[in-house]
Amino acid sequence: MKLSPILMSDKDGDGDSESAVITKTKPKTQRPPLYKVLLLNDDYTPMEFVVHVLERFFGLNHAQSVEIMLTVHKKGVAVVGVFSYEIAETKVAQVMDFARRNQHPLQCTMEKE
Ligand code: TYC
Repeated sequence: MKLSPILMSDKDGDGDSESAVITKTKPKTQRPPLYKVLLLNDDYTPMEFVVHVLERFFGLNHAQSVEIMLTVHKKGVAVVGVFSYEIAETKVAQVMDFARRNQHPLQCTMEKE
């Protein structure tokens, strides 16, 4: 019968010399990616129509809507809201459909934040 020697350093008798590695697994909370919905300027869509779109589809009050419309008018583009992919996609579709039905060239897009 073969007996394996037990070393003094092998305190738990498992064949190694007590080296512990602490691995801490941080629980990662996954947040869904967010998307900015952008409104683009053009030369033809009436200002009042854009204000109406912002009130109707983005739940903004009249003052906020005028402010954002003027930002787009002056700067060319503005973020009108930040949403999950599905909500952003729906907002863009609603605005594009409403603009088309009213024969305005208003453009609305989304981009990952
Ligand atoms: N530039 C347009 C005008 O002078 C107004 C406008 C504002 C159009 C915002 C589009 O997203 C827009 N009638």
